[in-house]
Amino acid sequence: TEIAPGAVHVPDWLDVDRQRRLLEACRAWARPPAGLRTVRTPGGGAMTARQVCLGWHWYPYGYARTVVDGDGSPVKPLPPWLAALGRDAVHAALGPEAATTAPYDIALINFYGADARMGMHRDSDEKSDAPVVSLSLGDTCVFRFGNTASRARPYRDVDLRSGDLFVFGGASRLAYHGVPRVHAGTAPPELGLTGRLNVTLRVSGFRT
Ligand code: MD5
Ligand code: FE
Repeated sequence: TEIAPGAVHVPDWLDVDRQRRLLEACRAWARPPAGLRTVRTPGGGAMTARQVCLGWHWYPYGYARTVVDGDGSPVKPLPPWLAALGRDAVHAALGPEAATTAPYDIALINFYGADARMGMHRDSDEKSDAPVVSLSLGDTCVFRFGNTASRARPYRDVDLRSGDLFVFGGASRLAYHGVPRVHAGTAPPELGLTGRLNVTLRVSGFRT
């Protein structure tokens, strides 16, 4: 379903078996060193979703190769199978032409408890304009897809469920977006996850 130009929602893209395997990988990445951390914003606040990064470490608002705002460890590598999943996701959502970008080299994984939120923001710290790939696991959330001009209306609210794919390319790459709420207890029971997890795959456009 195209939500806006370049913004495509593919419900149920990952079957439960693939969801389970992705979840297991996320659990391993969340462990120290360079594991799950609370992201502190420059204004002194803390994000309610906790995060772990692969490939490049995101710190508000930039990228580094080490956990500059945490234990100082080198960021974990992004495995080739995950980069391939990013390319396959773009292919599925936007077609073969869109899937010819530079390799996906950043994963930002956000863990949302029942009370976690993500305020309206834009993702503009990457140098590449390649589409952002979003994979959801666990509890259903309300995803708010806005406009490129401001955090305010108009926006559209879309439920993202476990296994859903969302790809943000073209004119939607720099749209404001956020997660105003998570519906606790809605995860598929066979997954064994309390809360919500979102994997975003990005192309940095940085020199290595
Ligand atoms: C999430 N994560 O559900 C979302 C999914 C983040 C973040 O927002 O920055 O980690 S990715 C949503 C996204 C990415 C790039 C562009 C747009 C949405 N968009 O144009 O709406 O944890
Ligand atoms: Fe974002």
